[in-house]
Amino acid sequence: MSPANNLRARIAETSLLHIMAAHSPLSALLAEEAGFDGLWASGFELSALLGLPDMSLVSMTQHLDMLRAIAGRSTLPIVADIDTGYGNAINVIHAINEYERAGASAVVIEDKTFPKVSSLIAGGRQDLLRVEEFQGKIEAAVATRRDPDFLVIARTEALIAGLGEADALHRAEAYVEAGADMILIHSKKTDSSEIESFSRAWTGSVPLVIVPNAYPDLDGERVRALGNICMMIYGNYGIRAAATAMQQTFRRIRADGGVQNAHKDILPVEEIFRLQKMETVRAAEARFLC
Ligand code: SPV
Ligand code: MG
Repeated sequence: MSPANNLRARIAETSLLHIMAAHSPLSALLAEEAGFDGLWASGFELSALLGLPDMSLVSMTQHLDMLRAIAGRSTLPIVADIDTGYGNAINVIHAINEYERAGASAVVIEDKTFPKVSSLIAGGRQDLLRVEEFQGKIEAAVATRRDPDFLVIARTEALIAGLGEADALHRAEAYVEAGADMILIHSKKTDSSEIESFSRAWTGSVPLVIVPNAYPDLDGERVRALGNICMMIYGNYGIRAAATAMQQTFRRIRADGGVQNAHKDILPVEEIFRLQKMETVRAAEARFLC
């Protein structure tokens, strides 16, 4: 089964996929063990991991290297966040070739100008491409994929840019016309009214994808009731959870002047050995080291 078949098969099995952001193979393993249906190779998470803001500073090579490392350690399908596609339609052609070869099952391309700025930042510069130009990028992605199951998901930032629902619907329809398999509709409103309203107004022929980072109250049950959303992406929870744990633990060790308390609240090293699959190394040692 190809990576793209893997994602398509999961979509066929269940009406709503829960996709967790992964910024490393370890976070991908933990997401898989927790029962998620797939992974989000998040630009925000990898940028934060590298200590950088999410504004087209992380290179395609850096993102691909991490995606390959994740794909090598997890059986879950990977939805790659390729931001604006690293440039124009020609850059998108190159990106699709590379991401498909690296083991992604899908890409999400957003209609902002390059370089982009994080959607969630207050007062961010959110300039969108002309509709025709972004249609060209979607057409280029669709024409380039080798596996017809490889999903090209078009993300509109119209609501993020404050252009309103009519513009968001118009763009989404135009992107479906260009060949998009799904539409990711993003919002930074802290309640889910914009997303629910868009979902109710959407009459397009493809399903929707959402990233409920800014509006966490919209849970799976309510999303399922909307009827046309097939993926929920948890876009920055992994890196925030990791940063929370490290911040608390590091501060405690400094405050206590040692690790005498901190060690009780973090995973024992045996659990890390398990995640590293040390038992397979032990077996190989017994078999091959003479
Ligand atoms: C990401 O996780 O990189 C996303 C989602 O694109 S968000 O940061 O909410 O825009
Ligand atoms: Mg992103």
